Amino acid sequence: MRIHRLLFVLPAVAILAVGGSAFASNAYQGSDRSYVFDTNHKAGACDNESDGRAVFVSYTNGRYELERVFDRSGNDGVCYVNTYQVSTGILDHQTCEQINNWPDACGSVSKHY
Ligand SMILES: [Ca+2]
Repeated sequence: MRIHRLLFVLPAVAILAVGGSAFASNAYQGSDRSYVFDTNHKAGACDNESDGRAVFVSYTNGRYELERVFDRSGNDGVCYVNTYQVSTGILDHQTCEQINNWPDACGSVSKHY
């Protein structure tokens, strides 16, 4: 019984530690990047491609609602982040770019749980 409990707890701790790292929180779509910070309470989007497509971070808050933060200023070195703290925390996030008359292109989901 004691061994089972240890096996369950250790992976959970390891995942939390990775989620808390600034580098591990990066998610990419090509060169475009999104990230979470402030202990998973804020998210940011960075447009790093000069292709005229807006970039956004799509994340799931603690109420399982999808929210977005856009970088519409192009590949200018400026990233955009939440102006508020997501009080329920951010469960996962991914980087997406908007393509005219086409579905958004999104990278893989980075999970924080
Ligand atoms: Ca920009």
